[in-house]
Amino acid sequence: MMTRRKSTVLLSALALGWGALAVVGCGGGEKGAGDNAAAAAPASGDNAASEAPAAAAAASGPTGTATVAGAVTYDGAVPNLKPVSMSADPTCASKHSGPVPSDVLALGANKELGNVFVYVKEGLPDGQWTPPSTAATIDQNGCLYHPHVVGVMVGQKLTFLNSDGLLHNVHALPQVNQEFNIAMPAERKEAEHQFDQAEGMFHVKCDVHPWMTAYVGVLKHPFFAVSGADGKFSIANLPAGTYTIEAWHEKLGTQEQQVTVADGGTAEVSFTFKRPAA
Ligand SMILES: [Cu+2]
Repeated sequence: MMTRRKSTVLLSALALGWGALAVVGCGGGEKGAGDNAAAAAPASGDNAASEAPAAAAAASGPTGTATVAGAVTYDGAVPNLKPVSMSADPTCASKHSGPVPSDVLALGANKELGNVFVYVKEGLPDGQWTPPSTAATIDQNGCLYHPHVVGVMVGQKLTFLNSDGLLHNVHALPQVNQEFNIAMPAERKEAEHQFDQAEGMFHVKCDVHPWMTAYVGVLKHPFFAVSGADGKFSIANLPAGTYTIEAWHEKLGTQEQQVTVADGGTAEVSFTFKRPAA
């Protein structure tokens, strides 16, 4: 822990220099460095951006005032997913008053698709972003993970809560980072973990309750979001630029789109996931 703290401080110090470096050193790359816009902060929308305690605002790599936002929808017949059966653990079952819907496909009334991880895959200027001091959180509640899909930055704390007050374990199966398995007995309310390296979405499961599944992605930058129950997502505080945005769904695969966004602007990107052929 001590060494990690030290390295975080060191990174912060290095990162302070990156703003200037990004403008000077990366002049040949993306046009319109976001750092200028961040310093000038002229328009109305900037107040919110500069005060928001969001991940991007806490980061010290290149940021800006551009936003990529949109919605994710599902196209196709809605599969008849079986409710989660918790009969193997009556304590879990007793935490629900009725059938527990599957969390594999989070669909709204108009096929809005939640739990899609959306992030900037390519196009960011070089930089070193400091993770936010606030932890990302996954709660074990009702013998399900809340939220089901989570993004964290390299070095950011990911806290696992045990609101259930019963035995779980958190078994993460990354490929690049170290696998880990944390026992969460009834009296253990909290555990935390940090990841050393960026890595795409990987599985987190509970060996006690095989239906419990979450997905975690680790990024070196703060430009990611998870679509909400309304299918919407927003990635703010981006430097102006042209980006490849990827959207990932656990069953429906990935999609990419290119988008160009200017300082102070919002570029709309929408994704439609079709049900794969059976
Ligand atoms: Cu469990």
